[in-house]
Amino acid sequence: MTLPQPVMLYDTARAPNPRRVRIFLAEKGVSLPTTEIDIMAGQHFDKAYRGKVGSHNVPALELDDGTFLTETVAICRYLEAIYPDNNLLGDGPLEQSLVEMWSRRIETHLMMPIAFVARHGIAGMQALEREQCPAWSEHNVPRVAAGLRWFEKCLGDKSFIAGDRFTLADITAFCTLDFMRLIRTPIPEENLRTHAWRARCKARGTIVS
Ligand SMILES: N[C@@H](CCC(=O)N[C@@H](CS)C(=O)NCC(=O)O)C(=O)O
Repeated sequence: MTLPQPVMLYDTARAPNPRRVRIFLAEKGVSLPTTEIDIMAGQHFDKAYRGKVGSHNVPALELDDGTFLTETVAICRYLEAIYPDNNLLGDGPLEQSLVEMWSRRIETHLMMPIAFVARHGIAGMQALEREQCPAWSEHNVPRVAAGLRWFEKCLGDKSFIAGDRFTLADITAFCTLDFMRLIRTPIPEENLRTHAWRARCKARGTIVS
């Protein structure tokens, strides 16, 4: 069976979820035609984008049968099926579940609190979060700190967050931690495992911006 092929990736520079797909593709050694959507200018709210994609979020992947996929993990799952070399979503049911578990935990324990601090606390982010709630931003500051401690502990003696090899869960974590630049929060110096893990990821040469 021939699967519908990707024809266009709708992308946004500097945003963490589209970056997850860019790194996933770099790991696969695949380059796709790309359309840049300027979310700070509200292009994703345009009827033209929402109408065809069915969502106002980026990234989105257009297939040659007219299907549009959104949701980063759903897009990566399809890309993994089309480009199976260098498996990133797990080999077999147990590893697949572990990769998904860690990726989702990182989204909930770290990516969401970081996003809340940024979207409700930075004036410029009103372009995305029209009704900002500064108290919600402040409420999430200690959650980010707790998330960083949690990640350091979870790494333990593992080379990568889901086990002994690099997977989508590491991509999720890397993009999430880099996203902290927006809220001017560095990874604490004492989080030695996180720093060593980050260096291992960077050494792969696929961590595109
Ligand atoms: N759950 C979605 C989230 C996608 C998402 O939130 N993308 C951000 C960029 S990182 C976006 O589209 N922001 C526009 C907005 O919030 O208005 C995914 O995993 O792809």
